Amino acid sequence: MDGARSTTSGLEPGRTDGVVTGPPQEQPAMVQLLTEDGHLVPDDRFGDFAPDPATYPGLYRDMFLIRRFDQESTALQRQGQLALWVPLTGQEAAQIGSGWAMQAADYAFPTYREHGVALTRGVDLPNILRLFRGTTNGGWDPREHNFQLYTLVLAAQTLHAVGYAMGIQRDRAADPDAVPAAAVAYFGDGASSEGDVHEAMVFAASFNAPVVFFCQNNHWAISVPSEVQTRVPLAERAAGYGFPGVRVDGNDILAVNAVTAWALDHARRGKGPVLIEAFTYRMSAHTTADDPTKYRASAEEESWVARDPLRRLESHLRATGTPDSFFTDLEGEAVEQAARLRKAVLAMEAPDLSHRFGTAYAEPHPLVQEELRQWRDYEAGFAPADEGGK
Ligand SMILES: Cc1ncc(C[n+]2csc(CCOP(=O)(O)OP(=O)(O)O)c2C)c(N)n1
Repeated sequence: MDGARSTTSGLEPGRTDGVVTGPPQEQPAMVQLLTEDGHLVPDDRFGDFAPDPATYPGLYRDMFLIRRFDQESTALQRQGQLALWVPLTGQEAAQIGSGWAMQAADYAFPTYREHGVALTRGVDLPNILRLFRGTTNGGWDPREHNFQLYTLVLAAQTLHAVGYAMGIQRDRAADPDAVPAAAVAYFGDGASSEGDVHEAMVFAASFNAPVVFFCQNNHWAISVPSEVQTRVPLAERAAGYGFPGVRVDGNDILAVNAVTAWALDHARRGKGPVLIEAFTYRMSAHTTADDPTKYRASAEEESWVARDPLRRLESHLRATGTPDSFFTDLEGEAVEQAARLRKAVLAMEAPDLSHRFGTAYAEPHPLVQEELRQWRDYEAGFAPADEGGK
């Protein structure tokens, strides 16, 4: 295998002409507790927050089930049952590890890719697909799970998280017996370039708000590589705002869990915000509407296969005596989960797209009315000829 694909643009894959100049970034050390081949490594700073080994099978189970959910959802989209799907494969450790660190009173503000976090917050997985089938704008009650609805407007949720965290602060000032809690704002390396993130961090710092900024640096914002978004490692930006920033190996679930637990503890104790950069990789497409072979090299993708978050915890579990039956039972559970998911999606009502036109503006708008007319004509084209179809 030659390891590199040609691109339609003729540019070197992963580069936008003229944007990246100068020497490559110097990469800071990442927090790691589990090596790529599954060995534990000690860490003085975050070791005290490391998860109990008794939880490792549960952490692995959630990563395994959410990857299978991702695969099944991709298949459902390909079969025309979902309008779009946003894969998370490769980011299971970042999401399950951080989700497990949260307590019931904490509140997560996701993007559109946080299916793993949704699982840890108790969202019934088929409900996530309601949004992607177009049957609803939500899918769950955020207050029931302390898990906000998916936000597709990049970075908007970072401001919501800070506002919520400031609310926690005020509630606790009014009632010292209130349960300590923090907000977690999820966002990507691409979203880190949005002004909203800057405003969110300024406010969080100024008010010492109990919020953890959890950036999944999955290396790509659709076709834009992360080195174009930033000339310094993202975690180092926190210093400019005056709060701690930590880069963690985002494919090491033990390290992600420990660093997030530490950051949440820091925030809940009133010590202010933390930025976590989970250094990970989007192993699949940006969405089912994207083709990553157009902009990135296959050698790069292959280099991340060796760092697969599931594989390294599996190696550790097998090496420490976890029986084969654990893995075969999990396989059975995943098959059952897939069947349940498929059944639930096929039973969901068909989306009423005309509703979309009626909710764009509070009052009817001539442009939207014209688009509605065009859409109805288009739909009529599919009707049988004896019912007026063309
Ligand atoms: C405000 C805004 N601008 C642009 C977009 C279009 N858009 C959707 S996803 C995306 C890339 C986001 O990349 P990143 O933040 O790294 O997250 P990832 O999708 O890789 O998880 C863009 C530009 C959008 N949804 N919202």
